Amino acid sequence: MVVFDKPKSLADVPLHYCPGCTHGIIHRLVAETIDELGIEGRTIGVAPVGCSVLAYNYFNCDMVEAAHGRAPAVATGLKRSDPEKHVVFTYQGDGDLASIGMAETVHAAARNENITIIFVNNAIYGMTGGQMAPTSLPGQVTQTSPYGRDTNHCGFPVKVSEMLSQLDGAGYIERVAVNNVKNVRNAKKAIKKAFQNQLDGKGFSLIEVVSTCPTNWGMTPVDALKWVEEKMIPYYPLGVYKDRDAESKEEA
Ligand SMILES: Cc1ncc(C[n+]2csc(CCOP(=O)(O)OP(=O)(O)O)c2C)c(N)n1
Ligand code: SF4
Ligand SMILES: [Mg+2]
Repeated sequence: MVVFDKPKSLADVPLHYCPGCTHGIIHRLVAETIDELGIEGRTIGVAPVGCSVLAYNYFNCDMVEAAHGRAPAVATGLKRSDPEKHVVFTYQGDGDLASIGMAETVHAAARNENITIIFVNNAIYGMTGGQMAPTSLPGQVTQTSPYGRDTNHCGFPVKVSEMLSQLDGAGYIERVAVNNVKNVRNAKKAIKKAFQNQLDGKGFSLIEVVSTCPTNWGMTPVDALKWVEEKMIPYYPLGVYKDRDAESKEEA
């Protein structure tokens, strides 16, 4: 009999996320992956500053808390301290990874660090009350763009997956979403592949997960999922942006 249970790599504690927030789904996919690959004893996660700051309480593996945006630098040190043994992932929001931590992200990718980054793009600074993020959409209303993001004044959103895929060092970059069952299944596949790549020594992997923030978007959980489908995904198309392994097989 198949029993739907919590993955062993997810602590049996209530998560603090708001109703309808998809951080919880993404946690589950990471935890299932750690269970399925049997790597809980050698995995170290790096928690960000953002709504997922308490990720260190939720994953049943070793966890380190990084200063805001610095997770890829911390992950680099952890990985290099024992590359054969440690499996290292970071879990970061768009404010953390694409704003204050942009330099760490770009250089970790350029160096082809053999780490796995889970990048949760909810187009807003959730934890601090809904300020505009580098990934907030043109026209998006936030606490700091009450009339909508004006690209003349605030510039354009950063498309992280497209940008990083231009770097020779980046090994595997995919954008996924968790707004429906099909997308959740694809997201799981991508996350598992990103961890497997690290086990196989294939270098830098980043999975961008388009996520929700119903609280700061000012929407019900159901409307937030619709907004992902109708607004976020058209601006941030899902798919594989870089897969060095597949490219080299095609060339051969
Ligand atoms: C050095 C520093 N600058 C700014 C902050 C304030 N701060 C905390 S979380 C955050 C952004 C969180 O947004 P995101 O990374 O997108 O995560 P989310 O909460 O949306 O999941 C900011 C700016 C901080 N804690 N430390
Ligand atoms: S504020 Fe937004 S990102 Fe943070 S837990 Fe609530 S819904 Fe999720
Ligand atoms: Mg965010």
